[in-house]
Amino acid sequence: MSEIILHQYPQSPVAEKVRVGLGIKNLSWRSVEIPRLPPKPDLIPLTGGYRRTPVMQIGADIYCDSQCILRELEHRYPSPGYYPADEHYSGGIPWALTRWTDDRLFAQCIKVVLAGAGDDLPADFAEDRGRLYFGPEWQTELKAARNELQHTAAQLRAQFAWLNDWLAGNRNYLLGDTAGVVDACAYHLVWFIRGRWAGGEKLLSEFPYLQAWEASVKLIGHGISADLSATEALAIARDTQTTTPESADVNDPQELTPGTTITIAPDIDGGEVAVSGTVHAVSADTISVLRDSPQTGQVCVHFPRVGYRVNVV
Ligand SMILES: N[C@@H](CCC(=O)N[C@@H](CS)C(=O)NCC(=O)O)C(=O)O
Repeated sequence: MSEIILHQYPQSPVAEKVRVGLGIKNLSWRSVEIPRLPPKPDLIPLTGGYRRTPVMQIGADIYCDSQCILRELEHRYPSPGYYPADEHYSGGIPWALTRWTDDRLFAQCIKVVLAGAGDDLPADFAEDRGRLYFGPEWQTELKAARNELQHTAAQLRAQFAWLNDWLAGNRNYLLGDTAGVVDACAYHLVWFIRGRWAGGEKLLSEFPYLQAWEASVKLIGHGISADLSATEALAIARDTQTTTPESADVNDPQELTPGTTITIAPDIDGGEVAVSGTVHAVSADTISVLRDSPQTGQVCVHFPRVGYRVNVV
């Protein structure tokens, strides 16, 4: 099997979520450091336009979004699993919980970090992240976020208190005695708030169970990584072929079938480019398209369904 390649940069909280996910399974992986701001000339040929961080590559299969990445890691490396052994949970509850951490709570953390940085943000970074996370009216939104920083911090406090209370039992991790996908998803927000907001340390200081859990997740580490150049990653895509079989799904509400040309983009307007390609595999959770570029040859690019809009061209 081809190696796991993560296209990422150290400061990215969502990359930290996936690094912890790799650590939970103690996997070996290669790290390609990508720029924090566009253009990302060595990433875009792989994804077809998706510019967010991180992206996982395994040969000529490209996984966009941490949701899709963690799901694929669970599929390829099922042991140790990301879901607790308790059969009542299986995969459903963990994934549903990650929509709370990754959608609402992540958005509030971003708000606090960007608003809390005030004028310290470099102008190009503020403009890029402002448009990405606050939409077309980002300047007005960012100003409003600065004015209501204390309100948003109170929102965060209440939700971190939920995590603290949740951890007050005898369990080491959120859904049991071993760490799983929900731990990785909650941890990256704590990591982000502590590391990137001046008020983070204080906010977290009242939560002893949360802090003990944070220390345990930190100890898990990131698996075993070694650097790889972007040029080598592109060559790997060019020299391999997708291992994803073509598949249809008769229950797909959008009636997407292999061979149809579609575009895919996040369903929140962050000013991002929609990726176009030919449907290769369809399921309730994932949509996979084939696309070509001179730098990569044919690649199969995978996206989650939840949080993404697919349009038939
Ligand atoms: N839903 C995406 C969110 C990814 C995301 O917003 N990542 C941030 C970095 S933590 C990002 O892409 N920032 C802009 C960039 O890196 O260009 C996921 O779960 O992977």
